[in-house]
Amino acid sequence: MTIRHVPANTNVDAIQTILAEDGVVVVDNLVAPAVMDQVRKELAPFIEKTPVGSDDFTGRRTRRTGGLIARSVKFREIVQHPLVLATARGVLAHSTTIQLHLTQLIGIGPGEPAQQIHRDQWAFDFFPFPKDYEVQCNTIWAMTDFTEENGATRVIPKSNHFDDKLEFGLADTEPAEMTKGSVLFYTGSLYHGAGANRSRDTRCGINVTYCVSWLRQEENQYLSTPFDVARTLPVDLLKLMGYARGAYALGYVDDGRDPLSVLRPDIVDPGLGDLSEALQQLKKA
Ligand SMILES: O=C(O)CCC(=O)C(=O)O
Ligand SMILES: [Fe+2]
Repeated sequence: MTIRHVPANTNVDAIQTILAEDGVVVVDNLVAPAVMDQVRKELAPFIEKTPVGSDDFTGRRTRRTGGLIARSVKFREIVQHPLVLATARGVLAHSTTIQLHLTQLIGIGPGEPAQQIHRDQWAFDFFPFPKDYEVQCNTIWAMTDFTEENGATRVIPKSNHFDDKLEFGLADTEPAEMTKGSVLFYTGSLYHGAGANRSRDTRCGINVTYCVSWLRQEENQYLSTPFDVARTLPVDLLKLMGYARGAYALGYVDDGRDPLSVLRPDIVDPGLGDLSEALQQLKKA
């Protein structure tokens, strides 16, 4: 079994079909390498100050820098990339609304051993979601080339259909090698983990994940982006971040006020957090 790669002009339906079958797909060269360089440049002061992980799972030679919406203007294009949003919406179509789950630049330093193979949806306290019921659609953007040597993410294609709580060794996995500007899509149920970095340079990728809006976000978007920055962001991005009711009423404020109109009192009728409106506008553009 090998990881399927598709070109950047592949349509959403085809990507979704592969994700349903394999739980993983790489879209090659979705953005120019210069876009990744720009994001990395904007984040450099924050990366420098980020401590390494405190346990084996987060990686003792790995820096995980979050709060990317507040910290990088260019990243705001990445988190809202039309192909990614449309794919996430499609994979999670059984949920009334979806939301951003986390934004994290993962810099794996030389000498870091491989991460334990896991499912990202285990973050939800290991809740046993039904087989083939996805609650997350995830991406890792390559900010450097991803090679087997430098710690490309290791995945097990089709493991989205496996039983839960299984243990795997590296021999069961394969590396998602890809060029800078490419993006790895994988579902919340796919078994995967960061590879060992046996090179002399840091392997850099941005993990951006989306989930159904009835689950708690892993990265607290309300507190990661200061309110004075949030107030300047486009409404669609705010809704994606969670300034919207999930499903019918989740996340309302005091007497039933919508979180978006609390942040932005000028918005009187914010509607639900569904992205379909934003996606339709993108299609028209
Ligand atoms: O950085 C990677 O390649 C994957 C990291 C990962 O899977 C995680 O931290 O959950
Ligand atoms: Fe993971």
